[in-house]
Amino acid sequence: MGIERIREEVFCNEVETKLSEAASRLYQRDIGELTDAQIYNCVLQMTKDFTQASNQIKGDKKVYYISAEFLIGKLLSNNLINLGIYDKVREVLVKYGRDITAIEEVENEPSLGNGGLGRLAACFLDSIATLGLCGDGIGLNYHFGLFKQIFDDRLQTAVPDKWITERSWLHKTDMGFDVRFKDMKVRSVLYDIDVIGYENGVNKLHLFDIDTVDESIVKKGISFDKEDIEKNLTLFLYPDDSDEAGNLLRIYQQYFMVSNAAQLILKELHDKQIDLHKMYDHAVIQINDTHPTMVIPELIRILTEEKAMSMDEAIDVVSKTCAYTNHTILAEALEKWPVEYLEKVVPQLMPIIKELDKRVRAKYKDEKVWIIDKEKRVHMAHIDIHYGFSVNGVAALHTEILKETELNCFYKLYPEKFNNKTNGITFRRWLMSCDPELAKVISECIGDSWKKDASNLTRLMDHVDDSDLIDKILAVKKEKKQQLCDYIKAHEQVELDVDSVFDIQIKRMHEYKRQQMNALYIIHKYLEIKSGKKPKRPMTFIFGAKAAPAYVIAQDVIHLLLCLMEVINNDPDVSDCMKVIMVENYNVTYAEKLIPACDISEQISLASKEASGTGNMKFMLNGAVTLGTMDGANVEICDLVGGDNIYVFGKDSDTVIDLYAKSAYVSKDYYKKSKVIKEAVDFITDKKVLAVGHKKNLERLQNELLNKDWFMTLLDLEEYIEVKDKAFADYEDRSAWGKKMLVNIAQAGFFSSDRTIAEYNRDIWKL
Ligand code: 26V
Repeated sequence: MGIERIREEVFCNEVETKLSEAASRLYQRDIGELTDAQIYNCVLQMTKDFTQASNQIKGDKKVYYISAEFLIGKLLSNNLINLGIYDKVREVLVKYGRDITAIEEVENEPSLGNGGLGRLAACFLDSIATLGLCGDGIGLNYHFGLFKQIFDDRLQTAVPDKWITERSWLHKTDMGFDVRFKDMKVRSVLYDIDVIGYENGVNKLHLFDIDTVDESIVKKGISFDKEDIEKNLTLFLYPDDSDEAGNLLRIYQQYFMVSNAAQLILKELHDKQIDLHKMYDHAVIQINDTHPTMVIPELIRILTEEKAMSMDEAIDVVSKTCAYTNHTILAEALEKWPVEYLEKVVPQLMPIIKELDKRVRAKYKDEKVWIIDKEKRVHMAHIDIHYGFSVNGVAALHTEILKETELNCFYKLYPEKFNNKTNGITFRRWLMSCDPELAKVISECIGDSWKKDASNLTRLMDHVDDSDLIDKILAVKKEKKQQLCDYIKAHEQVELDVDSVFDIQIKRMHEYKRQQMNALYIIHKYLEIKSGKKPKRPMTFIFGAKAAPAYVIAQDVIHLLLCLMEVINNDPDVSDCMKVIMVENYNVTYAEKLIPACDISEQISLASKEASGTGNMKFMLNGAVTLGTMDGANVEICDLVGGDNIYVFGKDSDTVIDLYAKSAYVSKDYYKKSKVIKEAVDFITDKKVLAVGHKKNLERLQNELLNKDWFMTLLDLEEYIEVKDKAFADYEDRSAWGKKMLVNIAQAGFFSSDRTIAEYNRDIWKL
């Protein structure tokens, strides 16, 4: 027996011993006698023990990644992979006749995020630890997270997502801080989750909470008394902000997060006996969008009030410590808090914010760069840009738009602060864990080195004409499609055809992402089939999306999709040719099942509006071909794979920005000009749809498309239809399609978050 094999076996025995120990400690039973849930708890316990024994990453300088969201997904399999014991655990369980995938199902997915920004934060934590960098995440421990989506009467309803169970990855620490608001003081409690790097050390995700939160105040759906802060502070992520109380609650949450962050950071610096005048040599704070912006005035406040620093010094030190990432140019997402609201919640910050504003006004006459505007609103991003040392966008195009358009007046003041960091994804979760079958085929061809250095995936380019490899990749795709069919049948009671083309759009529901354009394509196909024009191969259109509860039109688009699902799947004339499915409660866990099974990846945002997208990268890595606009990171995907391996359509960002500037887009014109567009839009209120849907919602949506269409759906619809048809036609040449898949996989290495984090470290953090 070789030394490696012996070591493997010893390790296997150790895993088995540890598991048996956990089984007898927790349940006084043998592994074989336990339920799946009990085995899950044993594996959880064992993993925590292994993690305890691993090394905490240390460093002279540390990054603190503050974020309102950390969409971390289930942790069991990823932690096992990163500890290098996944296969061992699986083998041990097999010995007892158990299947690790059934055990993985037991875990609840932490509901700590909303979309791309939160998932990015999770990928970044994985990469920071994997690269051995010293860095922790700081956020909040929302008891009910975002919300759980339920479809009822073809409408979305929101209910609390009670994800925290008695045994979980959360570790309650004995650390806590006092956080003072205008009218009260709360005491925080800190929960930690270990962040395990891939074959490397361990960092932490710090989640703050308070003990007085009362889950029982949530009544119908997700409604609760918004004014009872001690009971509601960490109940939900992004509580409804359609009234003043909701806005104030968000400010309470943000300040609670950053005050804890500031105190934690200062405590760690104090423990290391760091002179706070040199704090920037030992700490860097990455501000993830504007939700944590108040950390800047809060730190300045503490340094001046409690650490005897002068205002000049404090501003200087903090400005050298904080860096800001912008994740969107959508106006409604750029936070502006009324002074009046801040006065009501955190009056102690207002003198500081006013001082920061005063200094800006003294230097710059252009009102556009002031912090407090004429309407007495505080522009949070402006604080970050003036009083941080770095401003980055999240894809090349996005950063260009920030520099040239959205933040141009700031770019002129501080060109040296602006930089681009194209987003990335962790390949541990988004390939090794969700598609081990594909990972194996890749490794058989080019070896394992891509797992540590994703750029090595380009070695696959030497094999793009290898028909055996292409056959293997096509076979894996079919296997993953079959797995998805089985899952969807069990969870949604819909039967899908594994040999149909799987066209998938999964992301938050938002008009700029244009799920409604995809719906219009589906209607168009439906009408074609009804008129006798059948496609060569059946098509399956899959959606997954949550809509913000207060976002009316987004709810209407969900309603339309659910109605189309009903009409089309039950129409015997068409249901053999096409199916539509919208999965319920789309989340990270669902994404891990959908993405490996995808043929065509829908990335169809209105050019200039999607800052980057990260789903686009996950699909590409798993061998889907992108159908997309020249937006966000799609532009970089296109550069990497070349025009033959992506389907591009639509007006470019310059054209779109120009249309907005001149208010020159009139959706009715497009409706009147094109028969195809007219038929599709009209069908939204066809009697077939009205028979299964609600007139009010369907008419409202149709009216929006005809009279407003702020995100220009009809502008790109005809070209979308044309290019999408071409993609479906090309799919029939299976080996040519397989080659496209392979090129996409081979070129995906650039989008590893390890690369992104290495760049953050090289240019911003300098750890
Ligand atoms: C803003 C707001 C403002 C008001 C209420 C709720 C709310 C929730 C989230 C946000 C920030 C949205 C920013 C965001 O998620 N951006 C996404 O970031 C991804 C990671 O960089 C990027 O890939 C997506 O393109 C971008 O939309």
